[in-house]
Amino acid sequence: MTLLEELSWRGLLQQQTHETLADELAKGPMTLYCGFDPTADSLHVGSLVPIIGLMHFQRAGHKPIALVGGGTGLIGDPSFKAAERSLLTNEQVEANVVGIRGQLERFIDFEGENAAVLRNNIDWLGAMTFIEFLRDVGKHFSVNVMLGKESVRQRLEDRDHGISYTEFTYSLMQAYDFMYLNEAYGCQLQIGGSDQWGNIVAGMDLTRRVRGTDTFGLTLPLVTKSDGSKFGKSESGNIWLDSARTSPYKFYQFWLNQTDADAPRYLRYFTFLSKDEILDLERQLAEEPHKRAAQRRLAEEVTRLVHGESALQNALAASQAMFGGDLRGLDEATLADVFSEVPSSTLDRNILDAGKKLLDALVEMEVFSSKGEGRRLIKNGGLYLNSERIDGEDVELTTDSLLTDRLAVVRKGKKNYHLLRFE
Ligand code: 383
Repeated sequence: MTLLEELSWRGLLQQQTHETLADELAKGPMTLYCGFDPTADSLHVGSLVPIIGLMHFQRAGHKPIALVGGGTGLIGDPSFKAAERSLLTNEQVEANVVGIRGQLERFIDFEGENAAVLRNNIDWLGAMTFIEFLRDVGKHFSVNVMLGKESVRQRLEDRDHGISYTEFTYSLMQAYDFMYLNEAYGCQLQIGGSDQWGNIVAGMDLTRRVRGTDTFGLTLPLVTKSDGSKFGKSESGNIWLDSARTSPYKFYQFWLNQTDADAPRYLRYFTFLSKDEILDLERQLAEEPHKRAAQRRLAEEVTRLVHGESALQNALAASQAMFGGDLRGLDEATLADVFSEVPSSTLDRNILDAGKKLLDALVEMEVFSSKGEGRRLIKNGGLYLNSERIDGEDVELTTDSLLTDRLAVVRKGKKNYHLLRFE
């Protein structure tokens, strides 16, 4: 299978500027690039599709350039954005560049014959004067053509959410990048999400006019969900690639919770599993949907790709714990994370030596509505502390009741958890 055939069966090929791209790729290694603006200090799952796109090209022997938009990030891409954005400060953009650069470095390989390159466009955009920009770049663009671009149409029609001269100029900066990389690295192809089509074509036009060279563009799909809601968000917000913003456990759960309707498509987009493996998982999903084999494999593959093997193993152990598995061995941070959405109470640490009965404490914290309810549950063998069954109503709270330094977990019945924090 050729690279484009591979991208195509995976559903990763949205649009190509030339049907001849396949022939060009077959001739030998091509240099390509994709850009990421530092609008936050972390990328999120939406950026994974183009990152995986770069990885597919590199695996096929081509040379990827990952571009961080330290210059363009100071302006803000208006493509398909409903409203003008507020400007970030130089300091914010610089800090965000550091975060994003570190993340991009994890996905592509900077060694070997087709080693990847990482560049920041502030290096050349920041050096250009206003007069140079207007003479050398702006003169090649027709405002009449720019006004016809689909990506800014909404902003031109709606006077209340208009577009500033600043954002309107964004696409010329991205166009200049393509020309710059074409000259500096022989870069012949730019890839991006389908929202980037207009910017990619602008760069091809500029490169042809100024350098007389033909270049190519390819877009990947923007990820959608079959129920129409926005991909990449959970109840608590965006799913980030930074483990300090979205823990590997939450990240794993995000993928595990994808619907049967979406999982097959996401296996194609977000994993490097072969066609046979994916078709097999799809068959399992159709025959035994309750086993969620497709979602499990999806969650496993993407968590490993983004966070590595040991974080994946942690996330798996944490997920099992939540479903009645053993809680011992989980560290405090993981435990707090796994149980972040269950009710919790904070208790004074001193009661751990005071001969306080667990039953009384739980009534006081309203885990039980009455002592009678608690007694009945204990009698029926339905109360657990740290995965161990409580076998009598006289059990006292002691330092042995702690699971970690400060936490203990109470379970009523099969899956009603309550977290105890001792401060
Ligand atoms: C900047 C300078 C370039 C080439 C590209 C850029 C960034 C581009 C942009 N991209 C989005 C972003 O950074 O705004 N103008 O948030 C997103 N990308 C990728 C992909 C996507 C796009 O980072 O479709 C989703 O992730 O292209 O929205 O010379």
